[in-house]
Order: sequence, then C-alpha cells, then structure tokens
Amino acid sequence: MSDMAEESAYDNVPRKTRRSKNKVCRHMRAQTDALTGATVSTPMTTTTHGTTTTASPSTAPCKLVCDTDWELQEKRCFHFSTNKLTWNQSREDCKSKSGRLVKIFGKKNQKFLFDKVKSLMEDGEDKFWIGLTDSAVEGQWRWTDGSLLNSSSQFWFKSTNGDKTEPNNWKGTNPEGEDCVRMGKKDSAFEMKCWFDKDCNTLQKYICEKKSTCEKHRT
Ligand SMILES: [Ca+2]
Ligand SMILES: [Ca+2]
Repeated sequence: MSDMAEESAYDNVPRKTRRSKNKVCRHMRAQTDALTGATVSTPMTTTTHGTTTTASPSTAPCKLVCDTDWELQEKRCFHFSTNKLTWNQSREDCKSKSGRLVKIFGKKNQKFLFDKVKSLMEDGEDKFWIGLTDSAVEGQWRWTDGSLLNSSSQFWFKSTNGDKTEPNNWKGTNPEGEDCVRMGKKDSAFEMKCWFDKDCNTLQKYICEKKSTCEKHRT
C-alpha cells in the first residue's frame, strides 16, 4: 500500500479508531525526559515484513552511559564544574549542557555527591552550587523545577555542638541575605549536613545533572 493509499484508508476509518490512533501519539509524547525536555523514547512498535512487534523499553538490553566529563550514579549523570560562576550563571551553564543544576534525592545521592565534592574541594570555601533557592519566598526552598524541598531529604549544615545551623540567611555580604545553596565539607563527619545558604552572587563551582543515555547492546 502506498503512503497516499494508506493515508486515504486512515481517512475512512471510524472516528473512534482515529481517536485510538491519537492515544498512541499521546503515549509517545509522555516519554519526554522530565529533566531536559528532550524526547528519549524509542518507537514502541516496529513493523517488519508485515509483522508488528512491541518492544518494551524497560526490558530491552541497555547499558546506561554518560557523556565525557559526566559521572553516572544510578540513572543520572552528574557534571562537576572546574570553573566558578554565580548561581544564576551556573543554572544557565547547566541548561546549555542540556541539563540542570542538581536536584538531590535521598541519602544515597547525597553521599555520592558529598564524596565527589570533598575530593574536588581545594579549600573549605570551594563548595559547589546545587539547584536549590528561596529567592521567590524567603524560607521556602524550591528546586529549579519548581518543586518544594522535601522535609525528609535535606542535608543542612549543623555544627557539632549545635550552635551554628544553616540556612541562616546571613546578611553580612548582601543586605538581601542568602537565597542560594552550596554544598561541601572537607570533613566526612558532615556527610549528611553540608548544605549552606549563600549570597547567590558568590562565585562557586557547581553540579549539573542530566538523564543517562540507554546504549543498546549489539548482539
Ligand atoms: Ca534566603
Ligand atoms: Ca548561610
């Protein structure tokens, strides 16, 4: 059947069937990458010699990989900058790399990032921006995707004797306070408490994240 004939045949199918075809299209669009907005789905169906088979992306042989200079942890790739930028500039730079400033999910992710940052820090101030800010509403911390910080997954600094805690919205360098978050400590005792709010105009290194790529095994 030629393309024209196929199109014409589709025009003649009942409306209910047409809607069903549209449904498939919507399903395909639902595969859009939540991190980057890029379409990452592979075709759900293939037709070979008139036989249509349905591939299951979740069971297809697949090796998760990251680009050069990005590190894999679970299903995400992380990039640790070597240059220093303001928080907003960092956010833009991550976007230009098809990613975003990192959003931290749970203790395992926090530990992975802490260990990496600790190994990269040249001194105690050489911390890394993460994608968390309260610039819209003071004290209301949100990730760059707009989601609120989960109370069960936050890792603010607290000194050993408890007399210093973050966030403190310190106004010593900027009268508007501190609305962006950086992470890092050279001491492993602070593995789960190394987030600090900081003046967003400070120049810091930063962590970008993006989704890993599924590299199909060749058999
Ligand atoms: Ca603040
Ligand atoms: Ca602070």
